[in-house]
Amino acid sequence: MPALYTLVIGTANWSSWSLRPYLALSYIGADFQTLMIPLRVPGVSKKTILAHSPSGKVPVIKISERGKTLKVWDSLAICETLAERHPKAKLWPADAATRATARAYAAEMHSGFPNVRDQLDLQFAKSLPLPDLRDNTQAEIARILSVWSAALKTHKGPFLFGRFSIADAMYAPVVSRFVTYGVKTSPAVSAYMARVMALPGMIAWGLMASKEIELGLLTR
Ligand SMILES: N[C@@H](CCC(=O)N[C@@H](CS)C(=O)NCC(=O)O)C(=O)O
Repeated sequence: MPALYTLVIGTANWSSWSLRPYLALSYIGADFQTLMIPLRVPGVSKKTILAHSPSGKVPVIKISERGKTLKVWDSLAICETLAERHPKAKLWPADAATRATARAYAAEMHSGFPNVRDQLDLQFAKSLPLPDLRDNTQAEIARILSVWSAALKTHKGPFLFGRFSIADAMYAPVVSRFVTYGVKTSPAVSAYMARVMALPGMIAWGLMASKEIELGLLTR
């Protein structure tokens, strides 16, 4: 019998968008398999992704049940679908006002921070020097650190809104970037980042990323 969920992802070292639903799936403890498509292979990656994903981008999840397969693409749409299908996992906070704020956090990440993405690209299993940051990148980093601090202060951890939520999944690649490039953070934020990095899903992702390095699959 095929797994209920097949998550199609990109190269683990680089695919920040793929990491988000992977973490949500791992947190739920759902039965899932991953299919990794190597990114940045000219003439091959796009064609292969298009064979699985109508948007031509990863991640996409295939949900196979009752003889049918539903495809859902886009990290946030996948996380929302998982939250709906697995209410017991409480991927969003139970309180309506807290849930609204957590959604705002997730959406702000999903649609923003282009300079952080550009200057601190995801290199999951690597440690790299911090580049000279542009003013707009510094401003985005300050915004991220300030919203993390505010949520941790209000909800008292261990995650942004108390227990793990989609907001943490959406920000997890930023946590990895800050670790890779050694971005300076407060003790409270550093402790939060350590908790995110210790999630079983992050550990498993790190193993995939290290394997890619070992196999010489990375071009940068
Ligand atoms: N908004 C999308 C972004 C997805 C995205 O940009 N994925 C990248 C990999 S991280 C991709 O598929 N790149 C391959 C391409 O554009 O050809 C999401 O949240 O899933």
